[in-house]
Amino acid sequence: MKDYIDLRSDTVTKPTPAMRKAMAEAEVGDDVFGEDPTVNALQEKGADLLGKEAALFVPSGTMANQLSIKSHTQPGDEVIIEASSHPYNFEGGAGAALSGIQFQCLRGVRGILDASQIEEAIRPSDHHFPVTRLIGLENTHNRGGGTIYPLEKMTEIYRLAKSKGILVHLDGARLWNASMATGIKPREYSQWADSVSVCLSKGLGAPIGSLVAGSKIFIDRVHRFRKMFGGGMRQAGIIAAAGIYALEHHLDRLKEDHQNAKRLAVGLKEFKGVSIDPKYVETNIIIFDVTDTGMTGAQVAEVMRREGVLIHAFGKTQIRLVTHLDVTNEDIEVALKAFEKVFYKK
Ligand code: TLP
Repeated sequence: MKDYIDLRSDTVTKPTPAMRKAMAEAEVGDDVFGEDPTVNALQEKGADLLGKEAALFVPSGTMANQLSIKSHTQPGDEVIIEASSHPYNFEGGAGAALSGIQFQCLRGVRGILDASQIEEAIRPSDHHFPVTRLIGLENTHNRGGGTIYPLEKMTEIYRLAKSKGILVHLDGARLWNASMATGIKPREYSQWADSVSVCLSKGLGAPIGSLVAGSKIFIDRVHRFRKMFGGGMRQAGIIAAAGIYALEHHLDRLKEDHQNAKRLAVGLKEFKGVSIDPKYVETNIIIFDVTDTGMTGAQVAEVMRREGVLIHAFGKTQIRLVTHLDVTNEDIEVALKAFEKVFYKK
């Protein structure tokens, strides 16, 4: 296959030779018996980074979110979530199918909700209404454009939730990016959530894997449901080793991805009809609109593909670019040159 510059997602990163070596040399055991030392080490490391009592290794971010929803709720409960969030839009309707919950969606500003907005949406305790059981937050917010949840907003939302007896789950698939961009530690964010899911296979190079973290009691429930959902893995140390390697070697470099994303955004702003404000590119995700170029996103993506650059078009006129481990500074310049074949300079 041709060597494309792949800006469709940070999920496309491949394990580096050093990561593969760590995987090949990993000590393993049967993790369903709790006997895989590498999985256990990753879980301890994750719990520590996230400041929680326990963590569990699971195959994907989707499973991490869905196990959290399942473990926190009863069928018929309501989960308040942002309208463009991942669990509501991109997890195949699993919240309804697997946990029997309904979402109440609120529209945020680039994915970010306010405590006052949530307060209004919480159901009164009356038998007509579903029980508002859980609030779902996403940091960084994917469809919001990689937006960082301000710590103060998370704090306010958590305090509100606690005052009403409601739980908070944080989809932290890219919490590492938020943390590297702000200097705020992952655990300083996750202290404002009862549970948190993080991914090792987005931007960090690990081939598979996410962690769910929370209290011991919560993780016991998650463990049971992981078995029920078929997510119990055996000699999973081979992939957990990639996760440990990623956390030890690939976190700091996320800053480069953020610089590359900014550079792309600033370059894109030079084109006529491209609607983008680089100040909103806070991490590694860039979302822009091409309505005023007269082209659809799919048409732009097709020309770019012929130029050797893969991008992700969604809706009719929106495009998402994501920078990651396998995209260099030079690749960004090549991608911007390719955009010159599609758009006119201002
Ligand atoms: N996001 C993927 C796609 O599913 C859209 C991507 O390319 O960005 N939470 C967030 C915030 C995510 O962005 C994703 C993946 C997930 C959860 C799910 O993770 P996986 O793909 O491991 O199930």
